[in-house]
Amino acid sequence: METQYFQHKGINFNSLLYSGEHLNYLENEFQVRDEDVFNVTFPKSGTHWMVEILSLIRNNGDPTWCQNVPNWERMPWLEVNRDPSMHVEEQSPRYFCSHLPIQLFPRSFFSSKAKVIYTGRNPKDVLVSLYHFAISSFVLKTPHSFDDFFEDFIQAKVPFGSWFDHIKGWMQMKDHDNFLFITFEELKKDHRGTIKKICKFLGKELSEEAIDLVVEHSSFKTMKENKMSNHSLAPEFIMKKNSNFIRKGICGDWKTCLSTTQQEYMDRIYQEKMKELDMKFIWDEC
Ligand code: PPS
Repeated sequence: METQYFQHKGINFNSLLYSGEHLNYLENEFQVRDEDVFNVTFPKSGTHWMVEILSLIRNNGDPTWCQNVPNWERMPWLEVNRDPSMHVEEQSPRYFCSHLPIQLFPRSFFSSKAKVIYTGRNPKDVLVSLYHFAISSFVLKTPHSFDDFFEDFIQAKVPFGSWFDHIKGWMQMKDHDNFLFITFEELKKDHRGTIKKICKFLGKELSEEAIDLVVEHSSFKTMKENKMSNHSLAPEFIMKKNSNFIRKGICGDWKTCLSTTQQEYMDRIYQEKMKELDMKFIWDEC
């Protein structure tokens, strides 16, 4: 099966899962509710880790929902093609995942009190993780080589476009009360503390015991073993057999995957593209 992309407003999308019609509907007609919570990321930045954390927080640490319902049903993808009435009938609070860049996000969000949690990750690790995902799924075109894929990533030819534009776009929201910026690196460094920060943002008060359960059931090991979280139940037109969705879950995998030339090239592009954003990120230090 050959993966095909189409372009929507200059950005590549997989033809199997998305359509211009649905993307237009979301942008212009979809009605965001004040109680909605959106888990927004550029691909491979920790979306499913956040799904697990939010699922557990929502249930005060009780893992039953995570152990019995696949993650894509617990927190549906906003932009994946489906009958729009499904979301209209859903009860509040609704939780959604989204990789959409800010300019394609539902317009109704910007006049609502709905919350966005945006998780960022070192783009070099995103690139490496996305390369492995491209090999093991039908969501991306199969790369000819790592070097080709590296170029596609830099030139924004991968689905959802440019990592740089994505984060720069969403950082326009950084001072809004209904926006929380988290990083994959922060979650790795202080899993528990970051979970508490998310609870505070959501206005959820959890006991220390409940927080312990959230930490335990959103750990890499537990998620890797949980069929409802590790994508082993994903349809075969999406994931190839025996693929490794919860792969390494580390920071700095890029150090062994990118050549010195690629590292230097990426650093140059990063400096150039991010200079207009007056922000320092956790990955700038490592
Ligand atoms: S997707 O397909 O874009 O939605 O992928 P996404 O969920 O954003 O990112 C997948 C990467 O997140 C890692 N992951 C974790 N790391 C640490 N701890 C936990 N609990 C965890 N859950 C998921 C996953 O392994 C992917 O990263 P890589 O670097 O490929 O291992």
